[in-house]
Amino acid sequence: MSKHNEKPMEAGDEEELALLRSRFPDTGQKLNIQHQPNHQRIMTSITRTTMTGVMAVISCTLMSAMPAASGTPTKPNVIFILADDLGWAELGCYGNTFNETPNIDALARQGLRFTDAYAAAPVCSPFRASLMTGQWPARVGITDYLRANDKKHLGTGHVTLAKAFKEAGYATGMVGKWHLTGYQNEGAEEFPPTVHGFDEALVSENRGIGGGSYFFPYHFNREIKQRLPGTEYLVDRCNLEAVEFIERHQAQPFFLYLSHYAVHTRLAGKPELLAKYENKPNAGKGAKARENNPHLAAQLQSIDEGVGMIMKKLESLGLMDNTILVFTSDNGGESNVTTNRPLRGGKSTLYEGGIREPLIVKWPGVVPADTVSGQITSSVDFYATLVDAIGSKPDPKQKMDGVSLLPVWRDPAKHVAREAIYWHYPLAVPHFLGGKSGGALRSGKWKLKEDFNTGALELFDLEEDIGETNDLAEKMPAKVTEMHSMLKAWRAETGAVIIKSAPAKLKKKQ
Ligand SMILES: [Ca+2]
Repeated sequence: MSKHNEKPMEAGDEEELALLRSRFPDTGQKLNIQHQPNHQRIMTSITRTTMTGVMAVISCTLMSAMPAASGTPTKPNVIFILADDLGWAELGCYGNTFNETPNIDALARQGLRFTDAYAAAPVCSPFRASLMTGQWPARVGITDYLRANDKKHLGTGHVTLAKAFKEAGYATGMVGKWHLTGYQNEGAEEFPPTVHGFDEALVSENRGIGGGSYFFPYHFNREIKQRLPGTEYLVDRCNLEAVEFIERHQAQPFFLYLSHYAVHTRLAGKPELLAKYENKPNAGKGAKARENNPHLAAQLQSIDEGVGMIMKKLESLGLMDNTILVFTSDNGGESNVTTNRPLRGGKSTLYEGGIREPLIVKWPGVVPADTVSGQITSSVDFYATLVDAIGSKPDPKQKMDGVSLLPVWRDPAKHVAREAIYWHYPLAVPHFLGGKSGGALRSGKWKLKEDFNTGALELFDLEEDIGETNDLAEKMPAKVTEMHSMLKAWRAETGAVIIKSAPAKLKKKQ
């Protein structure tokens, strides 16, 4: 029996490809990634200079991006691709066998994949605050997702990551979800990406985001005009804007933050992709399937296609070898529409399913291809690492909680030593997905998790027990005391305040 429900991606969606080809003529070209020979994989800045000089002969585009007199290479472009609510176990390169992510998997083959990367929070806004500031959400003062009318917002006193790139001479742009402010349309003062160092903010929201809005018109921004033919799909639109940003800024170093709204609930895949996944063996039923969710798979494929479009665009413009690509997510998958198995829990919880994230970095010639790192890293590290990667230093005014992982990027066999990474997630009301007011830290293989309401402390050995099924707190009281002291000291240093929750009664959407 051979029902061809599992068509190869390239052959599957002729309409989609035809549309993309009409908008991006170069997408018809074969993606032709050259693997770097071993001796070129770990390159000093001197050898990079030489390489770039050679490449400039090949590419007029790249030559135009070279400083005329010095012959030194331009600073690398940085493209940071963020999925929303995408769990650790959803990608093919992280072991998923239902979803199809060939382009993201290719990123992993051509770059470095982290197994122990974490979001600094189990929900949206605090992750985004950590990314933009390099600081723990507790220090920034954003520890829960911001409501549409929230008075709280990312303070303009920060030298954000975008500002750091601007100071280094980069064109800066973001596409998609910001979620670090309340909205004027909802009665709050509004602090959009453009006041935080982004030259351009495209398809960003100016109203509350929750509830999903994936087909035009978009309820989170009713002023956005449709650009794609047919029923415009939000993920495709974000991909389009990202590729066009790259085209516009090909002649100068750029920082592009592509922040997808997907795969946040309510899940809604494009009909043609949805049909493909609904017909796969073992497909879950509907948008609330807790396993093999066809809507989630369809949305993820749209994100993955965007990664492919970006790689092809970089290749055709001759920019691939001088561009850093990062792919990650802001918190774990929602347990009511997917499973984060083998991890426990999901979004809103401080179990691994809520905070451990996929993270892939590709940088030809610098980050060795097809490598994996067990380095423990939190989203607070992106700022220090990326600024280091472009040869800058963080502004002394911007305190860095994160550390640069550039040594690990260059040599994944290395480890950057750190005492621990921390979480502070105080909730006045439990999260509607089940998250409780609490804190946690991970130090080496050990993780301690504290429930602020009950005072309960759980201890897990993540090397032996990634699923957090075996609480060792009673067996190892000394370890518990040691780690709890570290957590308390960290709270005192960051000004983190414990909040106990009132009984759950409010049901607010994120
Ligand atoms: Ca999120």
